[in-house]
Amino acid sequence: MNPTITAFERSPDRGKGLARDMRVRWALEETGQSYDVRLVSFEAMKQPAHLALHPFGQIPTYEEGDLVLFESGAIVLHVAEHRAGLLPDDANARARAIAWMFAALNTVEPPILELVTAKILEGDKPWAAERLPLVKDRIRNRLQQLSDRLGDAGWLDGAFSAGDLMMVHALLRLKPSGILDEYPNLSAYVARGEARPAYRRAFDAQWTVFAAASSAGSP
Ligand code: GTB
Repeated sequence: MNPTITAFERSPDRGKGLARDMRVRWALEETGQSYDVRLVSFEAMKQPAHLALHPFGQIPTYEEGDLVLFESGAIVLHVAEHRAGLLPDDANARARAIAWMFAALNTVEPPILELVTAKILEGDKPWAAERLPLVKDRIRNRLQQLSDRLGDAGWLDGAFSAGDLMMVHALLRLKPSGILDEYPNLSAYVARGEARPAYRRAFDAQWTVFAAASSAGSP
């Protein structure tokens, strides 16, 4: 039986593949696992039926038989541990790939999300203009370190892994800011991720949802 994931009925990213169901879709595509999607509205996410799956009333969730998971990192790790294609067989290499997943979520993504907060939620505050350069500097600091480590390698640690999947998706959020372009090897790294057939299939699937919602004229 296919696992079922949840995704936005109408994503606020307008089909750019930035919502976190994209990570789960991409992981499932990389491992050749077909899946079903249940679309949820913002209102439905806060109702008891969805809160029973996700304590914070968010997407994505993952249901497979008796198992219910939330948190995109935990879901991708579960998929990677149960299907071939996202984690190396060698135990040490596997542990390092998982470390890169945590690095993406806990070390690289937080300053990137701070930029989203600074621009969207705090953009109209009197101190916003003063804070923005500080936030951007924190991102540049992390990106420089990541860029130094990646060097001219294709992926972070040998073959493409779940660590790269999470890192590429976290970095994608930076694209509109132009900051990623300051690090040509990281831009190329992200482009390599986006060029993977599994990424394309996942992207097209979430785009189709957005396009259908738009043509149906839902709010
Ligand atoms: N830590 C959780 C995880 O990784 O799964 C975070 C999940 C999360 O933030 N979910 C968001 C959500 O459900 C959607 S993905 N939000 C609804 C709510 O909290 O009420 C985050 C997201 C939202 C919008 C854009 N965008 O517009 O570009 C990108 C990413």
